[in-house]
Amino acid sequence: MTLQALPAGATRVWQTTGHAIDLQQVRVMGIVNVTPDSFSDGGQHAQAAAAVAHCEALLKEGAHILDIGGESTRPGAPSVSADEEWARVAPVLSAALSMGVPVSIDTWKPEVMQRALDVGVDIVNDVRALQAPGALATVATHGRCGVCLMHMQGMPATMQVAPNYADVVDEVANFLRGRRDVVEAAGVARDRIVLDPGIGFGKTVDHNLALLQQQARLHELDCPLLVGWSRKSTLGAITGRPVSERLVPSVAAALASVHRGARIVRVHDVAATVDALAVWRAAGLV
Ligand code: 8Y7
Repeated sequence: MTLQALPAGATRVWQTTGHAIDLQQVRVMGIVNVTPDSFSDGGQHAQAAAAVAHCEALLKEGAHILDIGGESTRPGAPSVSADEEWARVAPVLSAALSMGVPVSIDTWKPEVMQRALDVGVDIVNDVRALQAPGALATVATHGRCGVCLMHMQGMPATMQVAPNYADVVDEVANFLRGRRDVVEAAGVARDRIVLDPGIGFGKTVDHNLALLQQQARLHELDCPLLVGWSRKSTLGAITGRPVSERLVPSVAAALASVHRGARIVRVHDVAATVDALAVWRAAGLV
C-alpha cells in the first residue's frame, strides 16, 4: 500500500478572531451575497433583511462559516466604493456575528476590512490575497483574524479574456507560496492563513480542471486549502447545465476537492453539501 501525504491542514486548527476552527472536520462556508444583483428587491433595508434571513437559513442547513460580500466579482459588474460596500454589509455582519459561528468578510478593500475587523469579524476572505495597498497592514496589525489568500490572474473585469499559463498548477502554487511568505513575514502567524487556488479567476475550463486533478500538489504549501467550485461556469461547460441547474455538479466538485485534500468548501447550496459530506464521512472517505 502506498502512503498518501496527509492533506495540508488535516490535523490543523484555523485560528480566527473569535473561533479556533478545527479542520479535522471538513468545514462548509456558506455564501451570502449582499449585492443588488443577488436579491430581487432593490431597497437597501430589504436587501439587508433578506441577507440576514439567508444567513439564518444557511446555518439551519449546517453551514460552519458565513462568508458575507458586498461587491460582485462577476466580469462586467459595476465597481462599488468602500462606503457603499460597507453600507451593504455592515448590518448583515452585525447580525451574523450574533449567530455564534465564524463570520468572514469577502472584500479586497482595506477600508472595508478594517471596519469589519472593528466590529469583530473572524476572517478576511480576499480574492486579491492582500495585494491592495494597505490590506496586508490591516490584517497584520489586527493580530488575530484568520485570512484566506486566493489566486487570481488579472482583474475581475478582464480576467477571462485570455487566461494564460505555462503550468497552471505550478504558477498558482508559486503565487500562493509567495503570498503566504509575505503575509507571514508581516506578522500573520501561519495558523491564521488558508490558501485557495481561485477556481474561475483568470482560468479556462482546462486550467480549472488541472487544478482539481492535481490539487494534491498544493499540499506542499503546508496550509489548509479552501476551494470554491459552487455553480461556476466550468461545471456548466462539463455538464451543459445553466447556473440554476448546477446543484449536483457543484456537490460533486466539492466532494472531489475534499477528496484531493480541501478542508473548507465555499458553497451556495449548504444543505446538499453537508448531506453529501456526511455520507462521504460515513463511508470513511474523509
Ligand atoms: C471565490 C471567492 C468568489 C472562491 C474564495 C463565485 C469571493 C465568485 N469565488 N472567495 N469569492 N474562493 N476564497 O462564484 O473560489 O462565488 S466570488
